[in-house]
Amino acid sequence: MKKKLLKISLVGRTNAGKSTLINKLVGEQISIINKKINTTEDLIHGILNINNIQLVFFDTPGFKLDKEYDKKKPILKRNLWEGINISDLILFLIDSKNFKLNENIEHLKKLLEFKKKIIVVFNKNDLIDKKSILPMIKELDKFKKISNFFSISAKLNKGINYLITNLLNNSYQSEWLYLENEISNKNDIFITNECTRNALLTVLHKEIPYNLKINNMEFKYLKNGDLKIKQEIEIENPRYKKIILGKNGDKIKDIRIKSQMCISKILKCKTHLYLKIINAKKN
Ligand SMILES: Nc1nc2c(ncn2[C@@H]2O[C@H](COP(=O)(O)OP(=O)(O)OP(=O)(O)O)[C@@H](O)[C@H]2O)c(=O)[nH]1
Ligand SMILES: [Mg+2]
Repeated sequence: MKKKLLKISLVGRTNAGKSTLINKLVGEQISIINKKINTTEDLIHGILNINNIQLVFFDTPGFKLDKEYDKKKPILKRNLWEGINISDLILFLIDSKNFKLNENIEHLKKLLEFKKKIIVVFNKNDLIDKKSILPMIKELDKFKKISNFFSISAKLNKGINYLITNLLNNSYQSEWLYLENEISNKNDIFITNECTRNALLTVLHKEIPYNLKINNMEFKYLKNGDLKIKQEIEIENPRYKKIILGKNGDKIKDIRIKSQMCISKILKCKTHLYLKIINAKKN
């Protein structure tokens, strides 16, 4: 059978559930999820192969970036546009519970400029009365440019199979981008660093976690199969150290335990995580 391919960008407001969906599609946690905004920073590829067809999903940083954040991290916007540019089809994900017509129209207009097929996916349908989706579809269908609408719950894994079937039908004859056994463009070190970033997002408040960098210093499987990881948390402002440590070191302990649990779950092995806070390296 000839090989087929489809490259799909997952686009939508921050918190719409893009990373939750890519993890469900791929069947593994390759992208971190958090209820804080702008969780995803990098462009993460997730791969799903079904028979002769390869679907490659790009998880993008959310639309509607916080202005301050936008200034500090222009890379997010770049990753978002790159994800759309290299895709064949755009999946525009909407949080059905927080449907904002004007904002969605504004985003859709921007997306239409790329002249790619667009599918609209209403996510989080577990939080709403399903009937309320119809009027939302009617509004967006006025564009006459949306090729399909779906209603899903990424979190509860509902409605995703219909979406996959539709995507498979859109695939075209081509060599695959990834090998049969690959599920992401990111390696284990990336995802373990992301676990710590996610723990920092959860435990710390406001802008601090967005200004930190995680460096992997050691990643080693021990003889007994356990994993030993050493990471540095790089701070750009020395006063962050006290905040991250917390009273009697309870914050950093919480961060370490949360990250360690996340790593153990994803890599399916007992993990020993060591964290060190360092000042940003001057170039
Ligand atoms: N109830 C419900 N919650 C969901 C669903 N999908 C995602 N969530 C929650 O929504 C929050 C945001 O999910 P993410 O997957 O991190 O959202 P995102 O679009 O990747 O966000 P950014 O990376 O910030 O752009 C998390 O708390 C998820 O658990 C869903 O179908 N139902
Ligand atoms: Mg995300």
